[in-house]
Amino acid sequence: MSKKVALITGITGQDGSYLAEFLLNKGYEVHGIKRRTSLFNTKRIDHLYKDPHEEDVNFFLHYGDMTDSMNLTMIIEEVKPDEIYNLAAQSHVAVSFEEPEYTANADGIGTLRILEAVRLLGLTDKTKIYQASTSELYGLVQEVPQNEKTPFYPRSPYAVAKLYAYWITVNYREAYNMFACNGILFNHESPRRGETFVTRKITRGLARILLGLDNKLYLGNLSAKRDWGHAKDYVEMMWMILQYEKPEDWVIATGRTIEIREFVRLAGQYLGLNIVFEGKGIDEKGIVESIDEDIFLETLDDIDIYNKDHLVNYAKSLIGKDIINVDPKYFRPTEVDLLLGDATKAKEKLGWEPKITLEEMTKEMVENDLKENYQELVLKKCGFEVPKSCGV
Ligand code: NDP
Ligand code: GDR
Repeated sequence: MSKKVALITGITGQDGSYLAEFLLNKGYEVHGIKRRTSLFNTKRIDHLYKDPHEEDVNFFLHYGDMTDSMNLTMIIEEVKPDEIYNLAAQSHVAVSFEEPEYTANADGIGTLRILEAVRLLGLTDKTKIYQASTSELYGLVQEVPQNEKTPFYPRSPYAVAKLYAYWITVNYREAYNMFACNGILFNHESPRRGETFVTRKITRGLARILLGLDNKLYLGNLSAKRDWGHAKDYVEMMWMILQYEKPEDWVIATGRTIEIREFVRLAGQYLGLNIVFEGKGIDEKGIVESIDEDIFLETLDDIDIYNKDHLVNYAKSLIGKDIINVDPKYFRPTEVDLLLGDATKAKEKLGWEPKITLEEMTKEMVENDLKENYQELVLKKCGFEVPKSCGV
């Protein structure tokens, strides 16, 4: 039997990288679209790359952009995929307020470009399409928990662009009988999450504070609630959605929601940091109340760090300090206060259950960030200059 061929837009992103791994393990030939950038942007997928001159290469990259119809059409014509996973997007909600037009173009019209290319190339009977829809569509709370029937009320240029993408996917399914599906995925995170999304910002920020690389972490709205799952679990669902007998739309979520400040406390716990919150609004602070030396040592053991005593002593010096502060610059003009998903349909019809708990995921993220940032500490100790990133 010939190999199935998948095309992933957004392959260099968090989900694209996990999905590529998943499909390669299933024996697919995987093609991905990456953008031209002035520096390498393939860190998350470098381990999958094989020199194209070798034998048995199943992983191919193409330059492309969601804003370029001709380019997308040419790639789809060349690859003739059995499945397209449309994951590419300007995916940062806060940034979408600063780049609304580009976000609409890439996230909204970009989806139309994929659907139109498949239609114009006469591939509607061959190519199945997965559209990366989002819980941000629910926006202003209408009902909780949110399921496939909950009305949408988008609250950002990002969510409005994704609303267009959602409906154009439904419309092409109904108008042209295409196998096109929306996965309405709630937030999902991992050690590969972009550093400016709140979970990763927190795990990375706390790790850097404990290593003495930073003094404080500035956050925005601490009261928002999110239903957080693990990206690895969620990409499996993307595939299952396209294997279902007919094209439908699906909510994927864990059914548990917590506040941002709860996530801070949870991440702190694995670092042995007991963080308490005091004050209100922009004066709210997260203060280190105490250090649990044993827990911190256990985490350090798991990641093989050698000057542990020094790090534990430094951690003790943080007791009483406010390491979390609020900076209103991270507030959004319109916020999504509460997301809590009801994935009953996916559980019943696809037999799906998330495997990785929030606690396991948080621990994995914290350990990863301690390890990654520890390298910076070692370089500094050896006298090397490490420039501070202006991206976070
Ligand atoms: P990331 O931001 O990690 O990845 C986005 C990907 O899209 C990157 O590969 C990026 O390339 C690429 N991209 C951005 N703009 C363009 C463009 N104009 N042309 C081509 N490629 C582009 O997002 P995630 O992996 O977290 O999310 C994947 C998809 O799922 C997105 O569409 C997102 O909106 C959606 N989603 C995500 C959820 C989540 O919680 N993670 C929840 C629900 C939906 P580069 O690496 O060069 O920046
Ligand atoms: P979100 O994720 O907007 O839900 O979109 P993000 O992690 O950016 O924000 C979650 C919540 O945390 C609050 N917050 C902060 N957010 C960021 N980024 N930085 C901060 O300093 C900060 N402080 C508080 C936010 O206000 C918000 O309420 C993600 C993206 O992956 C989308 O692409 C995807 O569609 C949705 O999840 C589901």
